[in-house]
Amino acid sequence: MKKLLFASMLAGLSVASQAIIFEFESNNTTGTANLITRGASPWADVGQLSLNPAGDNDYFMFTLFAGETLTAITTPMQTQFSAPDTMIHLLDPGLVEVAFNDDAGSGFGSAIRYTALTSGTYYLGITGFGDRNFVGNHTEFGDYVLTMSIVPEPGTMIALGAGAAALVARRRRRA
Ligand SMILES: [Ca+2]
Ligand SMILES: [Ca+2]
Repeated sequence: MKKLLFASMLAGLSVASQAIIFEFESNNTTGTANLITRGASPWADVGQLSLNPAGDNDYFMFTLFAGETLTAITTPMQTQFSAPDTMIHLLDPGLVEVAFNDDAGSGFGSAIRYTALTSGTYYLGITGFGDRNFVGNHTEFGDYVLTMSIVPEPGTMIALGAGAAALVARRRRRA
């Protein structure tokens, strides 16, 4: 019985750990970026990806609405939190770089946060240290985890909360 419970817990864990952020090579340019299908904000997702072979770089595309804030973080997994040494940037719908980071904190992971000024398709690029043009001119190699979150404007959150509270109150009055 205990064994069965443990097995079903493991099965549940494996389902829960299935990430939605996948990559399909080649995704090395904005033109071949992998599409990330996001949900309504607040939204978050994670995936284990890789710079493979050495010199690989990865692009992902997704929609941001004006006022939403994107946070994206890489965690190097090849050598614990140090390799691959990543860099990350964000391009707006006009392919203008609006955020860039090499190292976040004391590790070799990278992190950006950006509030969208306009709605449209944005491009997130990940590459290895030294490749400032994000074209694969580096020698970094290995797995990394990409974590992304999108949150609405704080005012919108409050409005949503107030709307939900009003809905609950209305339902209570009807009951
Ligand atoms: Ca890759
Ligand atoms: Ca790639």
